[in-house]
Amino acid sequence: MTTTATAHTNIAFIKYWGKKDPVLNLPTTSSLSLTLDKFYTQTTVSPSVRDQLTINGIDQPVDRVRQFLDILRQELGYFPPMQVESNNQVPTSAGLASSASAFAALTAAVVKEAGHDLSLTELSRLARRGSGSATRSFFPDFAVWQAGDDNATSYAYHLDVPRLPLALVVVELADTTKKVSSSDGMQRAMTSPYYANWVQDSKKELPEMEAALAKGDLDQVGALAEKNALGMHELNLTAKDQRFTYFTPQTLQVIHLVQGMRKQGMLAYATIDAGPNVKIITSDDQAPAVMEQVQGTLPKARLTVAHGGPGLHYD
Ligand code: 2P0
Repeated sequence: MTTTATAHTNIAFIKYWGKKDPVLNLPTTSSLSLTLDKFYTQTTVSPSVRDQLTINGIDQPVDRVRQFLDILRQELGYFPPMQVESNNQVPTSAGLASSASAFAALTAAVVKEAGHDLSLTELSRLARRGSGSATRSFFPDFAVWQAGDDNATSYAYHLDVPRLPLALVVVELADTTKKVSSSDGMQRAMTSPYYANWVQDSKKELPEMEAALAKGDLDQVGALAEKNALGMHELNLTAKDQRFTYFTPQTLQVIHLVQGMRKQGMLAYATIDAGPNVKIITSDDQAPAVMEQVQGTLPKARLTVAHGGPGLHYD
C-alpha cells in the first residue's frame, strides 16, 4: 500500500513567533494565515524496513522526520517504519518556508497509511508536533491556529470569510545571510524587552484582522499584517540574547518601495517571514503595477503572484 497527500504552504498575516511549550510546540499567541495556491508539497509514504526520507528524489537526513514519526507512534499506536518520498514545490533554496506544507502532507499521508481516519482538526493537532505552521496548511484560504492551553486544544481551523480580490506578490531575493532557524529565532526573540508588548498587540490584532477580512477591507488587512510582521522582526533586532535579523539590504529596499507605492495611492503592504523575502499584499487589479515597480528596482528578484489555495487533498 502507498498513500499520497498534498498540502499547500501558508503565509501568516498574524505571525506565530514564540513557544510557551517547546516540547509540545504550544505557541505564545494564536496566528492567522493564507494558504497559497502556487507552493505545495506532495508526499507519498509506504511501509519499509526503516524510516527513510527523499525530497525531490534525493536522499535526506531522516532525524527530524523519524522523531516526528515516533511522536505519531506514541499518539496513534504502533505502525511500521515508513519510506517518505516528498515532492516539494516550494523554493526552499530561496528561503521560502516549506516545513508547513511538508509536515501537513506528511501527517496526513502517514495517518491514513497507518489505517486511521482522522478529522482535519485532529491532523492539524498532530502536525503541530512536527512544525507549528503546519497546523494551518490543512485548510483552504484563511486559517487560524488557536494557541490553546495544552496538547488537546492547540490546533487550527478554517476561517470562513467572503472571497476577496487579494493577491500576494512573492518577491524572492538572493539569500546570502547565515540562516537562523525559526525555532532558534523565536527563542532569541522571546528575550526581547518588547516581547510581552508584541504578544499583547498580537492578541488585539487577530480579532481586528478577522473583522477586516469579514468586511473585505483589504487596506486594513494589509496594514494589520505589515504592523504585526514588522513587530515580529523588531523582536529579533532587540533580542537580549543573540540579537539578529533576517533582513538584507534588499529586504529593506522592498519595504521602502512598498511604502512609496502607498504614497502613490496604491494598495501594497509588506509581510516577511524567517528569511529575507518579502511578500506584498495587494489586490488582483494592482498586482501587475506592483510587480512592475519591484522589477524596475530589483531586476534580479524572482516574482510570483499567489492567491488563496486549496486545503489538504489525497491523490
Ligand atoms: C508563521 N513562521 O507564523 C511564522 C512567521 C515564520 C515567521 O511559523 O519551530 O517552521 O517548526 O514550529 O512552523 C515558521 O516556523 O517553526 C513560522 P517550528 P515553523 O508562519
